[in-house]
Amino acid sequence: MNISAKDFGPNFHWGVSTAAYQIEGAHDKYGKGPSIWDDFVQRKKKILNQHTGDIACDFYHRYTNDLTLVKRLQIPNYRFSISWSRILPNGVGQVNQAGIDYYHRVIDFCVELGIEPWITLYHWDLPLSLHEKGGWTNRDIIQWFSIFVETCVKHFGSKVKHWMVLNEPMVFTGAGYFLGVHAPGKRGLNNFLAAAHHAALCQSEGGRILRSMQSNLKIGTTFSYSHIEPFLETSDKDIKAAKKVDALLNRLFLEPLLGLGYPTKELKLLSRIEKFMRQDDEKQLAFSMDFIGLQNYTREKISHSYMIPFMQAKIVKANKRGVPSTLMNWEVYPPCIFKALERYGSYSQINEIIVTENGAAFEDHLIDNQVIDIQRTKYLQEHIAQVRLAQQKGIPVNGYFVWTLMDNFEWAEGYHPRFGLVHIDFITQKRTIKMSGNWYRQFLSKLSEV
Ligand code: IFM
Repeated sequence: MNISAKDFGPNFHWGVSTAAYQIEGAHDKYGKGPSIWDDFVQRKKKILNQHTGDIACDFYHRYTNDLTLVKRLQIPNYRFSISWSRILPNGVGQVNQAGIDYYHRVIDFCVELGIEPWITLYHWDLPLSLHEKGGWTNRDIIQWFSIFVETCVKHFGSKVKHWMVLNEPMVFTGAGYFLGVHAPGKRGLNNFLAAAHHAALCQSEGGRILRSMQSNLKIGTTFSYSHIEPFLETSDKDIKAAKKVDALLNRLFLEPLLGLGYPTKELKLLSRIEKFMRQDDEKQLAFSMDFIGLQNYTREKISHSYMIPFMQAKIVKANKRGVPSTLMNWEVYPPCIFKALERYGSYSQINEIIVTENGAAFEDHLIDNQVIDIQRTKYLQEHIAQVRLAQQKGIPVNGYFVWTLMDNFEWAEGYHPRFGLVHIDFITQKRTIKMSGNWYRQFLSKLSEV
């Protein structure tokens, strides 16, 4: 690869992303209340191999070691999420001082090391007590979420500049409230549409709260984005199916935020969201973020299918197409990130895009204290090259964060898919920097060369 980190310019943000439940562990310690994930992992057959995030990478106790690794890898920005129930054990009400102190320690240590902390407010771990009141399907979530946001800004706003309101709302509402494969395991269109609408309202409201409490913050929110194509380019039915899936996966949360409303034209069933809407909601859904976080891993090919309720469309997975793929059965197709950036760049309302996640899970082998993860290294190199191409074409992309620092709890897939730049032995908690981590370090080291 003959581009260097320097080519992206001095203001480009290079980083690495993590999320609280996936790494912290200490799930029931130091005053933390239970979250929907603490509950969900206890249910039978929900998580591969019955894994849980109870201990995960034990980051809670090992954060100095792990942030020192971030420093060793020369990564200038560290993105992490705040566990809502560590700060507010019941979601609202009594603040847990131990939780506040813990995040202060994490932030302070980043700053001490010269690493810039970036906060995601909500990365899927809703306090269980709020779920018991309906969680994201209850409109009161707007009040509960506002309290959480205010609490975080009050405590950490003077130390952290970059904030993201939600992580991938389509994934936590789709998998958690429609398919039931993620916490809290609810199913059905009504649950999904209610959760989606309330999440979309919280997304903009969170932005407004951040801005009103502190005018100097850089405020964003993140979206999953998969480049969508019809399985058969010449089939009208596949073309139509692809447009519907694109509206659902890529536009549902982004476009109302940009003031464009829900994409009901391409996906009629979304008009059923109206029953959850109140006067003024359309206006309330919009907020002008400073940046949009784009999280891209793959492209999807879509075919028409009578069998799939509501959508009449299905994803033709990578293994069925015989294309190179990751352990998640996601196609490896580097131009997808260029196409994603191109699409975001086409919205005049978006001024700055940060790739807040990109990465891959492959079979790793720890041999003689080394993980030679050639495929992941190549994946990162090729995707970064596409980001550069987008930047050269004038698309306002201004950052790239690898998912993720270290192998961690990959939700319903447990610890099986490993995405990290650093290998974790989950029995001994030993950390080993992989070849991809060393490559990223070398790539970033050019930034400090004069
Ligand atoms: O691990 C997840 C993360 O929590 C959200 N974005 C996608 C990653 C890989 O599946």
